[in-house]
Order: sequence, then C-alpha cells, then structure tokens
Amino acid sequence: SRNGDNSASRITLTRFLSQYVKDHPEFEDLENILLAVQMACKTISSLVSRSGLAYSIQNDDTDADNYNSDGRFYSMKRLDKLSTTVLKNALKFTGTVQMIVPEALETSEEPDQHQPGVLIAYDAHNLACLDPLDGSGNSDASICTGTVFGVFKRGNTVDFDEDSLLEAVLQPGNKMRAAGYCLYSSATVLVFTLGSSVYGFTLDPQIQEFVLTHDKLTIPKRGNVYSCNEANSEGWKNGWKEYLRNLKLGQGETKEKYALRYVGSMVGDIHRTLLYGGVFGYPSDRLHRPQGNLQLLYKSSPMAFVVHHAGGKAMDESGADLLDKRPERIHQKSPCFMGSPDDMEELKRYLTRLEGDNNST
Ligand code: P6P
Repeated sequence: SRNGDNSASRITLTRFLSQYVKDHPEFEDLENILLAVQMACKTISSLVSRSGLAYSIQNDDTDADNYNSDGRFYSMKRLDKLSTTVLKNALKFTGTVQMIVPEALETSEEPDQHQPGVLIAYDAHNLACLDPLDGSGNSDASICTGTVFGVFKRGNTVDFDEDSLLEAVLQPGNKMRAAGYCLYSSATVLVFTLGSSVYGFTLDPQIQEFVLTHDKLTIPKRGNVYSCNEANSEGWKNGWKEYLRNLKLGQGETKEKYALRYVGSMVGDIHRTLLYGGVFGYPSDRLHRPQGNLQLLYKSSPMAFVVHHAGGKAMDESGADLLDKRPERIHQKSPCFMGSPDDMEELKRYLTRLEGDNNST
C-alpha cells in the first residue's frame, strides 16, 4: 500500500538469488555460499541484539576471566567466537563448503589486537574470506558491527592441501566474483554485489526474511562528510592532512565545509558513506599504525569491491586502485581510502602530488 508497510510486496533475498542465478547461470555455484551467509547473518543479528541480555544473565562481571587481554568485558570475545562458529556451521551445512583455519595473528605483530575470527572457506569452485564480526569491540556498547565477505573463483589448478589454498586466497580485490557485508545496527542490512550492480536487503524481523530495499545501490558522486580516526592525525602524511584541512575550512572543490562522522566500526562507517557520500579513510600514521588498522584481504578489499560497483572509488596511499593490491599475508593491513568518485578524485590529487609528501609538519 502507498503509505503502509509494503514489505509484503518486496522480493526476498532467497527469491532474488534464485532469479539472479537463472538469469546468470555462471553464478549458480555461488548460490550455496550466499544462502549460507544469509542464514548465518540472521543468527548473528539475533545474537548481537540479545548479547547484553544473554551475557548479563550468564556473566558475573566480577569473574576475572570475563576480561580479555586489554581489560575489556569478556562478552565481546564470546560474541566473536559465537559469530565465527555460526558462520562456520552455516557454511558447513551447505555440505559443499570446507573451512581452513588461517595461521594465528602473531601477537608480536599486533600486541593490542585480539585474535580476528577470520574464516577462509572453499568449495569446488570458490575460495572465500569472511570476517564474522568486524567491530566487535563496540558490541557491548550496542554500537553497530558487521560481517564482511569476499569470494574468489577457485582456479581448478589449486589442489586441496591447505597451504596451497591459503596461498591461492591471497588475491587482489579485483579478482573477486562477489563481495558484501551485513550491518547489524538499528536495522540489519545485507549489501552485496556479484560484480555488477550492488543490492541491499533489510531483515524484516516479522517474517525473518531479508527483503530488497536498495535496488542497484549507487553512491552519490559527491558528499560532505569525511570519516577517519583523527586521534592518529599527528602521524599522517601531508597529502591527507592538507586535503582534510581544506574540507574543514570549506576550501575544497565544493567550497562546502565537511562534517566528521566516525563510528569506529568499518561496516557502519562505509555503509553510511555509500548512502550519504563522502570519504572514508584509514591512512598510515608513522607514530602508531604504520599500515593503518584494516586488514586488506578480509576487510578493506571486499568493502572496496562493493564501493567500486556502487560507482565509488577505493585507493591506497599512493592513489593507486586498492582493488589492484594483492595481500602478501592473510592478516596484512594496508592504508586505504574509499568513497564518492568526485571526492576521491579530489583526494587523489593530494596523494599523488610530489612535494610535501614527507611527514614534516
Ligand atoms: P581504530 C574495528 O576494530 C575495526 O577493525 C574496524 O571495524 C574499524 O574501522 C577500525 O578497526 C577502527 O580502528 O584504530 O579507529 O579504533
């Protein structure tokens, strides 16, 4: 109906996928993984929204083992583990997808990071990297979190031993055949692309189905918001600093003063950027995070793939296309910028200019 709740007339993700696969038979072998991801995201959504309730009953805050290494409340870790288990089981339930446990993140590499729950999965045709709950550090404050996934075509030359598969998954984002994310926030929104348009589906709690709400999602050509962790600004390179200075003073190309919006949960920050436009960035900072704080393979590459197919751009710090960047290691981090095409073109001029690239203030 015109004003009432028209969710009944919307197409569900399940129907959308079966129709899409009929029209594009080359994606037939992907339907399994995508349906498994959908099922897992429904369960993770429910876990995330109930975490405060479930844990407060089960957890006695005074227990010492309720606090993980950096002193934050235990439940976040359990939610990480639960989400990883849910995703693993959903993929296994397809009967065709196997899991590989990637090597642990060397604690020497990132002493202040808890172990990411990243999954590497494969079936006869695909190699997938999945981040079950990005931003989980925010979850006990009920701030948004997200599941991220990227799927590569599996070269049939790759045999089944784990090492060759872990090597084969280290591909640049432009080799993905599908990527997407599920945002757990005021609504649960699953956004993905199969290499052409981007589609967004919102979970309707009344029917527990994802229904199409963003058909051919396209990022605005220009925005007026930038999104980054300003606490790192002392270590930034001059190009990014100068670019932001002009946006803050209303002296950028649009002469509009930009606002800063930063949730600290990548999926939320990039979903907002996709819908409202603007620029998201996690640049290097020489004082604290020389490679930024986003793992390339299972965080910024899949997100860049979605942004690209929504008409946006993604770059590394040299201004090169982030989708061309091949991760050397599973947990390798890379500075990244992504967002509206016109904003990114403007930023690129600052990143690629020769002078003033050193860090001298
Ligand atoms: P910082 C969350 O831990 C995360 O992996 C991303 O979701 C988020 O964008 C980033 O790290 C936040 O990093 O250094 O700003 O806390």
